[in-house]
Amino acid sequence: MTARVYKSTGSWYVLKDASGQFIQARMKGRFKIDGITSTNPIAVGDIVDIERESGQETGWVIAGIHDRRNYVNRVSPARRQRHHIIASNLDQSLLVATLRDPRTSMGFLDRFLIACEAYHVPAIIAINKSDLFGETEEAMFRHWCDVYGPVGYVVLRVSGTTGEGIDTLRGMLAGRTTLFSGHSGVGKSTLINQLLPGLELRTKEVSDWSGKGMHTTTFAEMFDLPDGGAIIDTPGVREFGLVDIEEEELAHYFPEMRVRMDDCQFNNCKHINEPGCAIKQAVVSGDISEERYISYCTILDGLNEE
Ligand SMILES: Nc1nc2c(ncn2[C@@H]2O[C@H](COP(=O)(O)OP(=O)(O)OP(=O)(O)O)[C@@H](O)[C@H]2O)c(=O)[nH]1
Ligand SMILES: [Mg+2]
Ligand SMILES: [Zn+2]
Repeated sequence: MTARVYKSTGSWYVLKDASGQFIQARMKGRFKIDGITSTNPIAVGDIVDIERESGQETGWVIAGIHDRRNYVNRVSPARRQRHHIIASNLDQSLLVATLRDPRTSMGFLDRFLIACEAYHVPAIIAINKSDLFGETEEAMFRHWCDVYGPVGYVVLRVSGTTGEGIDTLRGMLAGRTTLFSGHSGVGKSTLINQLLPGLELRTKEVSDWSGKGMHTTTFAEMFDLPDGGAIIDTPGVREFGLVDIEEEELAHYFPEMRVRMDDCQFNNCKHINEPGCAIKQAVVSGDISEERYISYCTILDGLNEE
């Protein structure tokens, strides 16, 4: 029998079986998956084969995992060279960002977008806590729309507190499996509670909110949407590791560079010092945002250390 993983704690799993029933399972004995070097062999979103625990009428074990259509990784904090799969078989990924309390940087957003491009998962940007916007945040919000809109990303303005933008967001999630990610404290769980009233996920009390360090959500978990599709809540991430990316590939993951790089004079152009570079020309003419280009240079510089 096959089932889909809804929650993984690392030692036991919540699955939904083919009849729509939720069941708990553990992993079969010394079960290892060929070729996968992740620290968590089974991730939320995986389709798995299950069987009865040997000699028992109750209790399920996971006996095999189906090929993943795609997945999203992060660097395992303890061992940087190992992958930690956050979730698999996704239709899209939503970055919940905030302009204050806490502030998400454009550099972080760019790394998230690159990871999505590399994993072939369409990305949406939702800027939460719009109820806290003052003049500075309003200007920053317009700037983010100006930078990311023309590249082709949707930038939503939402509030988990007032409900602003929730209907638009709900429309974008319908019928799809969407991963919610972002720093701790940006309001991922709060937004999911708005989208799925009655769920009551644990969120941080405003009074304990110190601005850093603490994670409220500790394990990724998937929730079905009433009209089809699902949302995956995840613990906050501090950074997105770009583990599998080669220097020569990086520009492909910037859509505005990808469409122009064929016009560079050299086909191995890294868009830094080469003559006849179409990318640098587009930065000068304002067709590529200077901030995105700086992100490209910074990330390119850091790739060797990933
Ligand atoms: N003012 C305001 N506060 C919000 C909004 N959304 C969430 N919050 C508050 O932000 C804090 C963090 O919200 P959570 O939903 O727990 O954040 P999270 O992203 O799930 O955090 P982790 O689970 O740690 O990754 C809570 O105190 C929320 O009440 C919003 O739109 N406006
Ligand atoms: Mg949370
Ligand atoms: Zn170039």
